[in-house]
Amino acid sequence: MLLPIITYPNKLLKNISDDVVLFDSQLHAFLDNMYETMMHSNGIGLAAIQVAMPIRALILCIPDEEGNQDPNNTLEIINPRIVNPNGKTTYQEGCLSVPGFYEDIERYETLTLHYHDRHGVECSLQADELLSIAIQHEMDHLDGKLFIDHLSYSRRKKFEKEHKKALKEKK
Ligand code: QAP
Ligand code: CO
Repeated sequence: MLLPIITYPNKLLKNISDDVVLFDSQLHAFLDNMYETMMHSNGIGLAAIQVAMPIRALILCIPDEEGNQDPNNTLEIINPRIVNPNGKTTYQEGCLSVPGFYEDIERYETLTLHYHDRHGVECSLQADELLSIAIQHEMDHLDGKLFIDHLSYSRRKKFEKEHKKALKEKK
């Protein structure tokens, strides 16, 4: 089932999401719907709050060098915690909740992630490159933060201007 993606400036995106406590069939169905919604919108990552569900769950499907997304590479990440973030890297980020806008954002280069899978099993992974960036982008959503919240004052002004213009053109 496709879920509607909420977009900036919807205030729900500022919600701090709650830990998942029940790893039941309802959660599994919701994660399946998130996956369908992300793929339908050509996304590589989606946090639950982007479909108006304030729980600490996110999914990622990082493309390979050719840009292909293998469904078997999908990560379902619940109640995540970053340990040992290292280095700095910059990437031109976008977001399904801020369609059509992209900006360079600085993130940690590498990190270790502790999280739970859909069954509540404790997992951990080492991330670098795009996976590391995507994890940090999606985890920001769990704390009510968007990538545009990282912009300098002048870049943020540029965004607000472009956003207003895009709204007018949609009418
Ligand atoms: C987050 O972003 C991310 O504006 C996932 O028109 C971004 O899937 C992780 C998208 C950068 C790592 C690096 C955005 C699709 C998708 C748009 C996305 C759009 C259509 C964004
Ligand atoms: Co996003």
